[in-house]
Amino acid sequence: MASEPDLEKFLTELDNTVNHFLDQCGNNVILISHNDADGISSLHLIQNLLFKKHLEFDYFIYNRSVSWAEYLKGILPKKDSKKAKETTLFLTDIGSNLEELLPIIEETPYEHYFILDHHEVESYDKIKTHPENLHFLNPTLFGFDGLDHIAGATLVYLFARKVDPSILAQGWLTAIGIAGDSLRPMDKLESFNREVYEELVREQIVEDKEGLILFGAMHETIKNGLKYSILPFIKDLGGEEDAKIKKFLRNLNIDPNKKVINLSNAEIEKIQQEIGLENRGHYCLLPKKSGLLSFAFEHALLLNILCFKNIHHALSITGQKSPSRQAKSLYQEYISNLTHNLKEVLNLPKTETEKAIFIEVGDRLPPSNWSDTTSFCSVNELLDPHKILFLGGEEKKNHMIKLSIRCSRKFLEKNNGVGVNQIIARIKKELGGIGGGHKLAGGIRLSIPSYNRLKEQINDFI
Ligand SMILES: [Mn+2]
Repeated sequence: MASEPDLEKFLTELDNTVNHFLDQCGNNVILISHNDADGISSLHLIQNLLFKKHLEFDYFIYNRSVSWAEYLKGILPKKDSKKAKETTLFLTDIGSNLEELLPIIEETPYEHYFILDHHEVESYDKIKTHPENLHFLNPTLFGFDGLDHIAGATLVYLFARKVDPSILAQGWLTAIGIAGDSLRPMDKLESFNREVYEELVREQIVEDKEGLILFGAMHETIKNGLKYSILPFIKDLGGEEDAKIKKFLRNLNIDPNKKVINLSNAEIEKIQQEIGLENRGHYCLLPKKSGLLSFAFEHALLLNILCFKNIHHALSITGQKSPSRQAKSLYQEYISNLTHNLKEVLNLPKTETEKAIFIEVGDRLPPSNWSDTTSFCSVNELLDPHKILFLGGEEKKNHMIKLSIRCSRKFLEKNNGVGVNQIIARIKKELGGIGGGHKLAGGIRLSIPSYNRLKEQINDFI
C-alpha cells in the first residue's frame, strides 16, 4: 500500500453516503450484488435494512459474464420515465469498474446509484467526471486494503448500522462475508474486519472459539478434518486414504472419530508437532445455526460452491438453520475434489524458472477445477510463494492454452507490487490472448505458440 489509510476522510464519506441515502432513496430499489459468499451476505444485509425502512426492492446477482451496459439494459426502468425518478440502485461488493459504469450513470440522471464496494478501482486517476446521482463509497480510495482490511459485507454493515443500529442483529451475515473473503482465522483479522468482528462477539451475535484450525472441515471428525481441510491443506494427509489417516491418529493415541472442535490442548499439540504446522487459532460460530452452517468459514464456502451450482439455493440457504441434503452433498463433492486435486498437483512435474512455476495438468484435473486448485495452492503456499504460479493446459474445444495465474503477498512484496493483473497485461501486449484479473489472481487464454514463448521468456514479463 502506498500510504497510511485515512480513517477520518473515509468516515466522513461514509456519513455523507448515509445522509444521501436517507434523503434520496426512492421507493423502487434495485439491488445488485456479486455472486460469492461476501456478495450474498452484503445483499442480505441491505435487504434487511430496506425491509426495516419499509422500502420495496428487487434484487439481482451479477456474475460479470456480460458487460454492465448489457446487464443493466434489462434491469433499468424506461429512460426518463416516472419510474426512473423513483429508482435507486444499490450495488454491493461490485461496481468499481467505473470506466464502464460512468457513461451509463450519466445517461440515466434520474436514477440514484449507491455503490458500496471494496474492490480496487481500475485507473481511478483517469476518471474525470463525478455525476451527481452517483454515491460511491470505496475504502480502497482512502488507502484501505480491500483484501485485508475490509470485506464487502463489512463495508455494507458499517453503512447499514449507521442508518439503523438494529441491523446489529443481522451481523452474523457480516461474519460470513468476512470469513469467505479474508480466508484467515479470526485472530488474524485487521482493521475494520477486526473491529466489526469484535463488536459481533461482544454483542453475542456470533461466538468466537479457539482450537485447531482445519477450515473446510471444522464440523468434521478429526480423521475427516485432516483429510478435507483446505486451509491449511495438510501435506501427506490431505486427500489421502482413510486407513493412512487413522493410523496416523492411532499412533498419537487420538480417537479418529473425535470431533475437531472437541480435541484437547494436548491432542492439538501432538497433531501440530507431527504435521509441522502452527495452525491453532480462532474460528467463528453462528449460534442460531446447526451442523456445517454453524461454522462461519464453512457456511461461506458452501455459499461460494452454491453460487456456481445453483444461485437460488445459495440465496435461500442463509435463511436456513441447517443445510439440505443436496447442499451437503455438493459441499462434500467439492471439498473431496479440491483436496484430491491439491495432492495431485504436488505430485505433477513442474517447470520452474527464477520467478515462475508452470504446471501443466493435462487430463489429471477437469478444467472447471483449475481455478480453485490454483487459488488454494497459492493461499496455502504449497509451492515456493516467491514465485508466480501458472497452472493449466489445453482446452480441447478450441486448442487454446487456458492458464490460472496466482501469486502470494510475498511475491508482491518482492516484485515491487507488480502482481497478476499487470503481468497479464504485459503478456497480452506481447503475445495476445484474452484475460484479466486483480493483484493476486487472474487467468489468460493463449495460443499454443504464444504459450511456448511465454514459458521461454517469462522473466521478461515479471
Ligand atoms: Mn468481496
